[in-house]
Amino acid sequence: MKTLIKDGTIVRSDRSFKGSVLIDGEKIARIYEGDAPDENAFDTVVDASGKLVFPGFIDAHTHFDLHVAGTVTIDDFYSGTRAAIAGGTTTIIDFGTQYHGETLMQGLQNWKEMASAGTSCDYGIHMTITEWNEEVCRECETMMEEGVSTFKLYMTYDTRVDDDVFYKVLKRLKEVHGITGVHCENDGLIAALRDEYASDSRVSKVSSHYLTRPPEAEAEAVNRLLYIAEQADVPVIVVHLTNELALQEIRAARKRGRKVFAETCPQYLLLTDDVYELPGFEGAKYVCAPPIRKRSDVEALWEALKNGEIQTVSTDHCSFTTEQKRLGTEDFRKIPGGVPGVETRVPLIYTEGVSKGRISREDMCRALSENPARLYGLYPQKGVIQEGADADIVILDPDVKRVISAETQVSKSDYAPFEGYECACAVEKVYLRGTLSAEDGKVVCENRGKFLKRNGYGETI
Ligand code: DUC
Ligand code: ZN
Repeated sequence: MKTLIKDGTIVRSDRSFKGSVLIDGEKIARIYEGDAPDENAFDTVVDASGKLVFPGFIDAHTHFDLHVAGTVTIDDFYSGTRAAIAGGTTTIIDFGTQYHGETLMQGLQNWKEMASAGTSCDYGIHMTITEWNEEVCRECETMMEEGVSTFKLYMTYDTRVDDDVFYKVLKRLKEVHGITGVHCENDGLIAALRDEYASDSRVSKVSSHYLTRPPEAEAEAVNRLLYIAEQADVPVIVVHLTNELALQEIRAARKRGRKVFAETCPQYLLLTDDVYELPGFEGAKYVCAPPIRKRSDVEALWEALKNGEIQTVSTDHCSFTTEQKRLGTEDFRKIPGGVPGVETRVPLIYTEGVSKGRISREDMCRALSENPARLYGLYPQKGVIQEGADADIVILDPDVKRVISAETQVSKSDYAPFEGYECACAVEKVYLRGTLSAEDGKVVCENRGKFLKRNGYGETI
């Protein structure tokens, strides 16, 4: 089956050009720069004139089927990957978790079992280490053999590990060529602030959420992580970076010669902490950790994305319903943390970034596709339009405006954090390994996703 995507603007991280892409089966067979070849040679011809043709987007930070604050995210692998593909994301990497008392292998088996409910985009799994012992140390190598080449560590929550474990894990990952992403927030400071706010009427205010998780708590944790990584002499990934203070810690470490990667998310690039002051319980819809910050932080993050200090934009998709959020009406500490995002990342970043001139379309391609593919061991199978790569392709129409609405979204959440927002583009067609899988925000082919075994750190970046 040969499909020609004809006369579009093909976007890569180094340049964009007018051309056509030939898909043969699941792969990109050929790229024609300039004039398209004779149409009769193909089974299907798709006219992409006036459209942008991107490599499939990769979201390296999702939480499907995750247990949080006594409840479970409303999007599981089935609905979460449907939402992903509808929004132009052809690969997600979800955070498998070693719950307490489990081995890493049990954590991985649990996640694969959940994914067996059906996946509509390709997926990888990171492994979150919550307990460290000799067996887990050995299992790091097993994970690498299983294609789980990236890990996650928390500095807060009950999934956190102590600084000594950080050092030991980082040294071990260096031996096996793994790399870890880290949730950076100072747990002790946050715990003390939460006790303070919970002791009076502030306990039932949504705003207590962000006031008890200040930028300083994040910046201190980033600083500590980066000094521990320096001792272990390994690169690390700071996930969901939210503010300038923490960014300065990354800059300082890079000045010392350290290799540090940084990720941010649309909620930190588009929203400000005013959302937590919305009337009633509305602000709970935006409760996530780290929290959404100030306008000056938003601008600092865009600048850092533009100049390459931030490498990737993922979503931290962790969705709940408004009813689940209501678990915290009496006590802000019980609001399940997380926001949906996997479905809307592409049009939001295009609109706020590319159409408003903050970043170029090539920058967008780099941060949402090529860099995640490189960093997470998928390049050049994913992340680039080139011959031999998987035919994961997104056709984006920059002349159509589309309004985000919970009513029309694929995610199972009953609200959309960006409800009513007018996007300056539409994700028109999404191909997963050569098959048209979503069209105009609707899934047209489901459950074709497969598990991706990923390479170790250093092999693709
Ligand atoms: N932050 C959230 O808000 N939810 C899930 C995990 C995380 O780091
Ligand atoms: Zn997360």
